[in-house]
Amino acid sequence: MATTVALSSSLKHHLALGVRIPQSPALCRPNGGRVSSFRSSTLAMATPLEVCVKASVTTPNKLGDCPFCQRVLLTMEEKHLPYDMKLVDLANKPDWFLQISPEGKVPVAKLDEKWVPDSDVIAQVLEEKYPDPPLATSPEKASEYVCVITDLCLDVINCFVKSDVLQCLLCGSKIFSTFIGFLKSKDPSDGTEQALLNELSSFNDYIKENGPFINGEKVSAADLSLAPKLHHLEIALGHYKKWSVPDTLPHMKSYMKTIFSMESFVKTRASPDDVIAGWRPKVMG
Ligand SMILES: N[C@@H](CCC(=O)N[C@@H](CS)C(=O)NCC(=O)O)C(=O)O
Repeated sequence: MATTVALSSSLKHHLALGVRIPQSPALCRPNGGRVSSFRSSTLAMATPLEVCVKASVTTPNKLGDCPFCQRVLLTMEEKHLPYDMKLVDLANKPDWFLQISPEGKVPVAKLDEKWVPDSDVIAQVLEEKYPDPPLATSPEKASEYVCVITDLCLDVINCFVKSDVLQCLLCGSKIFSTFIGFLKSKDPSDGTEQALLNELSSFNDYIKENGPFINGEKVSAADLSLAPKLHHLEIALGHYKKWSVPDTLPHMKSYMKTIFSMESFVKTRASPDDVIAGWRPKVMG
């Protein structure tokens, strides 16, 4: 598995050395947009971190269905960092947001007075700036499994709502991309369901041996990246395909149950209506 090895070492490098933060856009003080306040119970810092996230398309003043945004919020929650969410209507992006995020993407977080895009970068910076509690996945685990599910894959898939890329180019496993393939499929015999089942089965076996979380006993950044996508998988396939993870994958199911019931997850998850609405254009083609 040359690709996996290469990717794992790249991830180890990523985890060990941190990331090169892209040139931040010009500092900008947004004066528009709705601001919704979420504060974690333990205040580890005085000033809440500002973070731009996708707004709900179904309910005013609510968080929307972007899994990358949820990943960032989960990271802040697990690190007990207070934050202020700026809800951005992605269908009608305000000027202040486009100044902060020229690509027009969420999440974007203000860290050290700079607006930083990309959930992967934000999570890494948060890990460096606020190392306690640590969320980094151990290199051993990274080399075993993390390569198949983290943002190294997701970066390639990029925004799954818009992108047509269904194949992760970086590694062999494809939970997220096979989910999208099955979701979009119109032909029940095209093998997309089986492809997804194969990926879920690998994860099931991994968690059986290493769980309850990817890193073992404690939740880590890899779980916080994967969980929002599994939430989408559960809701979208349940709604559009009347499909659910089979009982033959009990460790997969218990992993989802465990992570979906975490306080931080419940607090930051997208509503089923938003997830369903978000996937509709993909499903309808
Ligand atoms: N790789 C980025 C992906 C971010 C992304 O694609 N976000 C989507 C929402 S899920 C977005 O902002 N899309 C812009 C749009 O829909 O106009 C990350 O991890 O933050």
